[in-house]
Formats: sequence, structure tokens, C-alpha cells
Amino acid sequence: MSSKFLRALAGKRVYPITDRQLSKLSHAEQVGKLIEAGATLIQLREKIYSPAVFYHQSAVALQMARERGAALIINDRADIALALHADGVHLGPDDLPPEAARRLLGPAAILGYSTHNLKQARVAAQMPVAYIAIGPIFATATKLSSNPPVGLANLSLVREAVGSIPLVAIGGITGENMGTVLNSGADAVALISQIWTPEAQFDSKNAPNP
Ligand code: 3NM
Repeated sequence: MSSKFLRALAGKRVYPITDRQLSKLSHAEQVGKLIEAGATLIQLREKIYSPAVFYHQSAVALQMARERGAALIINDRADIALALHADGVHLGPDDLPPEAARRLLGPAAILGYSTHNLKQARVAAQMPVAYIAIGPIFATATKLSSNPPVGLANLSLVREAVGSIPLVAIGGITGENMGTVLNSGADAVALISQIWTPEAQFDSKNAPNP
């Protein structure tokens, strides 16, 4: 299960996530830009618009990704991932449990799961997931949440605790701190504002392999 996630990353260590509010672009337009910049694995994340809008935009984005050889992960919605035959789904504790999503989507689907501390990561390591996300590593304005920053020392502890399961660090990660995050045990970094804020546009030449 885990190798499919790493294969989809294709040696890159940046896992970009779409954001319609920050980018002011449709999900498909964002996917086009990201693929152009070198991304091979992209997560579509929609927190404002309805599932109907997200479904339709994801369908267009997925067609583009298929044509260009990139993989797409749908945030939160296993139903949309299933309906569109997306490459996987990223789930949190309020979504369909990973066991149920795995039954729906099958053994090849890339299932990701969000955790916010060492205890949650240990539990997630027993779930049928392809990767575990841990965050926020640093403070971030992108996601309102009461979870305190995990920090680099705890990230290393999570790395040890989850063994060989691919670990994605998220939250407050920038071009400047990315290297230390990866050196602290993350296999990849998931980025939103670093990609979509105007002063920090994604560029495969300086982003994927710091
Ligand atoms: N999940 P940025 S933090 C979507 O802690 C998300 O699980 C988080 O955005 C978590 O790269 C976060 O702009 C926001 O900080 C990441």
C-alpha cells in the first residue's frame, strides 16, 4: 500500500494541495499549473463550496491529470474519490473511517490520514493507510484549528513511531524551513500557502528536492 504513495511522488518531496481561495483559480487550473511545475501527486482540497461543485471541478481536474500522468487525491470525500476513480482520498477524524474507505476504494487506493500528535500517529499506523500526515508542524493561518504546533522534535518522534509508513509533514512549511522538516523525518512536505500566495509561487526547480 505504502509504495504506491511514494511511486506517485516520483522522487519528489513536495505534495501540493489546491486552495481556491488563495489561488483564485479552479481546481483544474491549479492542477494544470502544478503539473507544469513538475508535480506528479496533487491533493484537491475544498472547504467552501458544495460537494456538487467539488465533484464537477474534480472531474475536470482528474481528466487533465490523467492526460498528463499525474495522480490526484481527493480531500475528505471518499464518495467523490469513488465516483471519479481518483487515485485516493485524504481523510481526517471527522470523515469516513479509513477501514470503511479502504473497503469502498479497494487495495490500490492511496489513503492518507491526518494526525496532530504522537498518540494519534501511533493509532493511525495501525490503520489501512498509505501515508500519515502530521501537523501543523509550525503555526499556520491556512487552517483554523486548536491543535498546537507539533514542532521538529516531535516530528522525529512520530517518524520513529510510525516505522516505514510514509510520513507527510504539513502546516506552516516554507521553502526556508522545508529542509529541516525533511531532515527531521518527513518523507514529504504538504504545502498550501507557500504555493498559492503571490510572492511564493510553486517552482519544481527549487521546491521538490531541497
Ligand atoms: N492540515 P499551509 S495544517 C490542511 O495540521 C492543513 O493537519 C493541517 O497549509 C494539519 O501550508 C493545514 O499554508 C494547512 O500552512 C496547511
